[in-house]
Amino acid sequence: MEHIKAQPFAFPLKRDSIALVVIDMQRDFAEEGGFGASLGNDVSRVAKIVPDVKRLIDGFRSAGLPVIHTMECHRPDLSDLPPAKRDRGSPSLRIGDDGPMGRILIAGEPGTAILPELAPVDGEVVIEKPGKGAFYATPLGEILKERGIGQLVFAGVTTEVCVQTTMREANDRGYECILVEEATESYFPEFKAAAIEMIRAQGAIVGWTASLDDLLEGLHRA
Ligand code: TIU
Repeated sequence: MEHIKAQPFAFPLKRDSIALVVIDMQRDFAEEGGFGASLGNDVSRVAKIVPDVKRLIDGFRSAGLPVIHTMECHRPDLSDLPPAKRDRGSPSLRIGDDGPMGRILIAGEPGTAILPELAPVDGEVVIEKPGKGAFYATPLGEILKERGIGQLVFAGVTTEVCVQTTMREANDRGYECILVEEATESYFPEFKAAAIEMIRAQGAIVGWTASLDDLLEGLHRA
């Protein structure tokens, strides 16, 4: 078996059962006028990782391995948006409100789309999720089971919110998880660093972490 150089120790790569999950690389989190900016965040931090996320996606595509995309979004009638989520953030621009890129975080609106550089291609699974975790209220678990996937490589935003939540959900469901450090970002550098430490602490309590080069090199060898 091939191993990927990772922390806290090498990741045992099972080529036949691995998939990439790219979390929420949407305009709403990376561009001015979207949800991330409405919460008062510096969204340029997210825009900066796009080339590294693209390299990772390209590595999976050229190896013929599955790429799964998630999008955080809600139904236009907001029936899947609990008040506990809607009432957070700036009262001037909440989820469902009209913003410069359409209604904030609503399925089908321009601002909710995945960034064009990272857009899914034909045949790739796209999961629309109303929560932070990608398993909650989505068909992701069944799709992974049908395809015999047992290992998940993670990228996307934000590290300590939707990425970490999904990794914890995946870990509880029995998946081996590895996070690619340059392909994830937070609006708070200290939270990214802390999330990475938390994930791999205590002997990979949630999962492994690896550099982009080491991940791609391991995939290439396998
Ligand atoms: N605000 C924040 O850091 N994240 C989110 O609201 N969603 C995701 O992480 N996708």
